[in-house]
Amino acid sequence: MRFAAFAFSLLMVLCASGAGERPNIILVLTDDQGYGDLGVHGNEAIDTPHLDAFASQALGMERFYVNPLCSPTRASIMTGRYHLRTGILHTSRGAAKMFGDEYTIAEAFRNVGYRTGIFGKWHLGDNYPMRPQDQGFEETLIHKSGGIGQTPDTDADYFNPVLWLNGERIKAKGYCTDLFFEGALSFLKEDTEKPFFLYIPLNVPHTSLVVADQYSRVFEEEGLSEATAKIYGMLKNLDDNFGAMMAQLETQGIDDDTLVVFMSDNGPTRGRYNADLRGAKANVYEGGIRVPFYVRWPDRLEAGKRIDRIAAHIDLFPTLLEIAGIDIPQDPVIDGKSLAPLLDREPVVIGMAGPYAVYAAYKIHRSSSLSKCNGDHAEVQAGELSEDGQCESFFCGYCESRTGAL
Ligand SMILES: [Ca+2]
Repeated sequence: MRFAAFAFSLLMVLCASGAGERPNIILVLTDDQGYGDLGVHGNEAIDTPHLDAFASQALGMERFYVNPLCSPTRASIMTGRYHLRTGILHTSRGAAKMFGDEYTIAEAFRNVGYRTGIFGKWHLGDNYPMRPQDQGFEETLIHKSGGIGQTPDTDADYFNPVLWLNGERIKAKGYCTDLFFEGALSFLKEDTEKPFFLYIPLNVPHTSLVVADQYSRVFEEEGLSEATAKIYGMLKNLDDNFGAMMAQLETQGIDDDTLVVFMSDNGPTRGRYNADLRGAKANVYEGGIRVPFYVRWPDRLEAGKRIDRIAAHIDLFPTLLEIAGIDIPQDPVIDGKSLAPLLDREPVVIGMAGPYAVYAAYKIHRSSSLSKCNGDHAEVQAGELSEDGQCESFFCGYCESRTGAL
C-alpha cells in the first residue's frame, strides 16, 4: 500500500515536471540559527521579513530534526546517512573529517549533468580527498575548518576573510555572508542551459559575533543583550541577502522551476528566544535539534502547506534525488527516507512503518549522549544533562516538547 502510494506520487512528480526536465536545487543552510530565530516562529524582536515571506510561500516541515552540532548535520545532509557511518564524530580535533569515499548529494547531481557549487562553510575536511571539490562540487568558495578565524585561517575575520576559491587561498574583501551570496548569485547567472545544485551553507549566526553596526544597532536600542543584538543583526544581513537571491531567481525567470530549501544545522546558543523549546545547541533536547525547514517550489508545492510528520536531515538526500529523478544508491546504505510523497500536492499520506530513527549521537570523544526517535517517542541519554545519569524519555509531540514534559 505504502509503496503503491509512493510510486503513484513519484509518477505524478515526474509527469508534472516533464520528461527529462529536472528542477534547479538551492539548499541554504544557516549555522546555529535556532527554531526561534525567525519572525514567523513567534519571535517578535527579530527582523526577518524575506525569510518570513519565503516561509509563507513554502511548504514547512514543522518537526524537522538535525544533529545538535555542525559537522554531523552537514555529513548527513551530504550523504543521507548517519554521521557516524561517514567518519564524522564531532566538530574538531580530528573528528570532523568525512571519509573521502562517501557518495555525496553533489556527486549525485553532478553525475547526471547538474552544475554544482558550494558557497560557505563546508566543515567536513580541509584536505584531499575530503574537500568539497573532491566531493562533487565544481565551483567552490569556502572558509576552512569550522569557522572563519579558526585554523588554518588564523587572523581572519568575518570582514575581509581568508577564503578558498576553487582551491586557491584568497584574501577577500567584504562581509562573509555578502561574499558567499555574491558568489552564489554569480554562479546562478553563469549558465541557463544546465540545471544546477547550489549549496549555500552559511557560517552565521555562529560565533564570532561580528556584523556591521547598521545591522545590530537597532536591536541594541531595543534593549537586547549585545550578543543577541549581534546575532539578530547577522540574521538581518542574511535575510537581506536571501531576499536578493530570491529576487535574482525571479529576474532570471527561473523561480518557478527552482526548488529552494531553507534550514539550519542545529539549535541556537543559549540566552535567547527559542520558541519555548527545551535545551539549545549541543543538547539532544528539541531546542538543540529541531530547526526551521522550509521548501519552496512553486511548480510543485503548495504555498503555506505545513506537515507535522517527523523528518530529518538524512531524508534530504533521497528526497531531492527522488524529485530530480535520480536513482538512489543502495550501497552503501542510505539511512534517510524520501519525503517526496509528503511534499507532493496529492493528498498522499505514508506511514512511517518500522523504526524511524532520528539518531543524534554526538560528543563521542567527550561524553556519551544520544537520542533516537521512532516516530512519536524519543529517548535521550545525556550524561551531562541528566543528574542521575538515567536515560530520559519523552514524547516528540509538539505540545509535550513545548511544555517540557518528561
Ligand atoms: Ca552549527
